[in-house]
Amino acid sequence: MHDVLKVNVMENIHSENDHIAEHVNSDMTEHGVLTINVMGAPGIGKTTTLKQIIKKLKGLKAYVIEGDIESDIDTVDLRKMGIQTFQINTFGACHLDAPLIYNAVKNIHFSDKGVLFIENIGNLVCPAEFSIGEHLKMLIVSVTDGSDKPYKYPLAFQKADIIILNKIDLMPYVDFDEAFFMAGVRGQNKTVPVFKVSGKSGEGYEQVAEWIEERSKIG
Ligand SMILES: Nc1nc2c(ncn2[C@@H]2O[C@H](COP(=O)(O)OP(=O)(O)O)[C@@H](O)[C@H]2O)c(=O)[nH]1
Ligand SMILES: [Mg+2]
Repeated sequence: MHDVLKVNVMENIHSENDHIAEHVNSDMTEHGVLTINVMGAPGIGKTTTLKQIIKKLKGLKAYVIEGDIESDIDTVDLRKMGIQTFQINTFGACHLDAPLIYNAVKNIHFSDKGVLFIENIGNLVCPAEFSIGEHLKMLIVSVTDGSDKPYKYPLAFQKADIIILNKIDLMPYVDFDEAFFMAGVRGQNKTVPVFKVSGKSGEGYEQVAEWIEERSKIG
């Protein structure tokens, strides 16, 4: 009979990932670049939100890393606005991890202090499980998702440092129970700020930009 060595693969993967994430985090702090991991389901308005926030950031340089399974559609779009944007394709993986970001930021010249937004793969589950070296996690949800998401996907809500509730222009057309949603959010996270916005009209993003500017005083 052979001895069987039990290895907790997930634990090993996470500790290796977290170790590299710490390097990314301290490098970005040294550059004076606040790094934000932007998470949310596909089509929720992640790219739209980045465009709206970046337009409203006063005197802060913005950098973007776009994470997608395939394509560079969002990167092309953001570059057209003059935003320094870099593409990562995972070709199947459902989240970005710290080694991917480590390799990406090594190749970016951060000429000025500012903010690096990393748009994670559209998914409400896996991205919440992996640190990528960010200073802050931004979770974007929308009134079109239904109000039960904090109850069904608790980890993303627990870990969020800021929650953006998007597409409020569509509120009259969907049955979004805001009180139920907020009770679910507070059940997971007592203190996280929740900003209501519309990516379509731009409403609400000034307060988000101000919040980020306040948090960007690092390094
Ligand atoms: N009505 C409305 N549409 C929005 C809003 N925000 C984003 N969209 C639309 O939703 C779709 C997906 O947005 P996108 O930013 O690409 O989502 P992502 O996949 O999370 O990056 C696009 O057609 C956007 O124009 C919003 O606040 N209101
Ligand atoms: Mg996008």
